[in-house]
Amino acid sequence: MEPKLVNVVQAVDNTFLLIFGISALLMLGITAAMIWFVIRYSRKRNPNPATFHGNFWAEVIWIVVPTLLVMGMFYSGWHSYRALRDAPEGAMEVKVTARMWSWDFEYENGKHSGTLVVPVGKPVKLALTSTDVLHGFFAPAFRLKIDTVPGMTTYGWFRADKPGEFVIFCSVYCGLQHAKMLTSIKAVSQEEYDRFLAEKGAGLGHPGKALLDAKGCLSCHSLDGSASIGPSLKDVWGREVVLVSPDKKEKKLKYDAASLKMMIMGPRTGVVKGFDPMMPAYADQITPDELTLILDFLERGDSAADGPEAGRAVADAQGCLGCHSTDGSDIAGPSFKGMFGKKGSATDGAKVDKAYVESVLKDPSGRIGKPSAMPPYPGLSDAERGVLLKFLESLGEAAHAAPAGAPADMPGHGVAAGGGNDKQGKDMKPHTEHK
Ligand code: HEC
Ligand code: HEC
Ligand SMILES: [Cu+2]
Repeated sequence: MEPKLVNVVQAVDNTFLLIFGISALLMLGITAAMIWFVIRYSRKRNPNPATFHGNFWAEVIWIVVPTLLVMGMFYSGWHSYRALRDAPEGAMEVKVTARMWSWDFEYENGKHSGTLVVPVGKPVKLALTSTDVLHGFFAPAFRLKIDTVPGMTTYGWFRADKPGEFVIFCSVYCGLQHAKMLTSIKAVSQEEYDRFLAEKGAGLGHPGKALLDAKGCLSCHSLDGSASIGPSLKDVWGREVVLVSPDKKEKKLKYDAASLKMMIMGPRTGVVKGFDPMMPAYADQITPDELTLILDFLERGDSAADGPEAGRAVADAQGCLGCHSTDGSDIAGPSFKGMFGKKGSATDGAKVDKAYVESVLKDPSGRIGKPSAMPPYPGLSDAERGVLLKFLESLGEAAHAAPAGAPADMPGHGVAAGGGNDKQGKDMKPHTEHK
């Protein structure tokens, strides 16, 4: 396709190997020469020191040879630097925003996500920036390490030549949760990528739905009612099915939380009649919290898209959960748990209510009354602000008396569409308010 497209990985590796090779040869050569000189010119063999005055050819050689070596390294480095800098024409552009302490990726159609999803074989140009401090976009698999600088855009590009998941680190020490500023590049087929792009923004989808996608369920189960490899998951909650057990006995079953859990996590008591037993075992691939979100989506569908759980997804995608826990523990900011309805951090002692949260989001330092570590969020849409508020409300003081099963009782993890913060959520303690 692109005639003079140099693969960055190749170019960088070649330069590295060239410099490494030259260095290794020089080290061996110099060490060998040194040992040889120590023996050959030892005092025992040469009791009378000799004096030398200049040698034209020796001087020519030690000027010309190192110059050529250095020029060679420079040329190779220049060549691969250009490969790194010049994104091929027709590359798709993704805007990368780093913030404490997660990543946001924005695609050409305005969709956001917390993991970078790209089609295999297509060059991807990254335009990177940061909303707060210096971070570094580091994707070792693609030999990319690009600083992200607030107020400035930096560039880079890569092409994934095979499908897979490749880790992204932050390479600049940027504070408390720096080590957890992890996410990944997911290289998928063009069709899968198109499907991903067409889906509703990661911000407002149900996080359980995003999980179905992330865990690969949607490659076998549709959400629109059509059967594929497996039955459609549309309206599966409450559906009556016939399960065929291993000894060919048939048993009727009506799906509820327990039986769906059994079907997804096992141990299975049977296989849905009319289908092959193709479904992988998920027991150790889905955490209990993830299952809660999946079941919530299966039960309530996208109607929950404007509820608290969607707010959790927004909080995750916007990076709030990097600073605010949902389990009562303080990270950089106060925990969301119990925040709503309580006295806030503002110097005027105001209670945290709808208006307060809205003004904090617009101008944290201004509303709090002293310089705050929290960045302003002027770009949130009304819908996003709306669900964020519901989410905070659901975790607020009053909500803690809510009956089990209410959203406030969802385990306090940052598991959501964003992806970037999943890892961050893992070692926050789940909150143990279940009755
Ligand atoms: C490789 C294909 C495949 C994948 C991936 C897969 N499933 Fe399945 N699933 C099936 C098949 C086939 C059946 C029906 C046969 C059976 O019961 O095993 C099924 C049955 C089910 C059922 C029972 C549905 C019904 O209508 O009776 C549920 C619920 C389910 N899967 C959920 C999931 C979830 C959640 C995931 C992802 C975590 C998932 N599946 C991933 C193939 C798959
Ligand atoms: C870089 C860390 C950081 C991020 C990211 C962040 N916050 Fe904050 N937030 C803070 C800190 C710190 C405070 C406490 C105010 C202070 O003392 O400066 C705070 C205060 C708040 C308050 C007021 C609570 C109170 O006690 O007065 C709300 C509400 C809030 N944040 C919501 C959010 C939401 C929603 C997001 C995401 C859209 C978010 N924050 C993102 C650090 C952060
Ligand atoms: Cu960072």
